[in-house]
Amino acid sequence: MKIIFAIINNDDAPVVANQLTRAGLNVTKMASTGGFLMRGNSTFISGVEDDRVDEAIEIIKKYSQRRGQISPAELGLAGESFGNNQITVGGATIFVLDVERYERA
Ligand code: 2BA
Repeated sequence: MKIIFAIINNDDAPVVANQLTRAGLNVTKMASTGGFLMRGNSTFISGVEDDRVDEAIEIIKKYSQRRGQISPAELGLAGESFGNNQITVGGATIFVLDVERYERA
């Protein structure tokens, strides 16, 4: 078994949760905040059997494709600190870890 951590834009979180659940995958959504933008995002925790990891990741990717562009200035970040490049937001950051033990009591 693996555990998937997926950090997802709040705009995409409802549909990702819905689609994972519809596929029969268990998921927990936690409110989280990105350290760079300090904006709310959602962190999903999903324990899945090894043979369903790719399926879960495909669902997360499919429904997390929004990629907006915002400038540091719009965020109130100092341009000289971060450059004046656009910052890409949206999409998903996914980690997959081995599960040593899983129990439901
Ligand atoms: P944030 O840390 O708020 O980052 C939001 C977006 O800002 C990032 O999108 C990236 O495009 C940009 N960004 C982050 N750090 C930057 C920097 N030092 N300089 C310039 N631009 C920077 P994503 O990469 O898609 O990340 C979205 C969210 O996923 C992050 O929100 C954070 O909550 C999480 N995340 C990303 N990578 C992570 C990692 N390696 N470990 C833990 N959480 C991560």
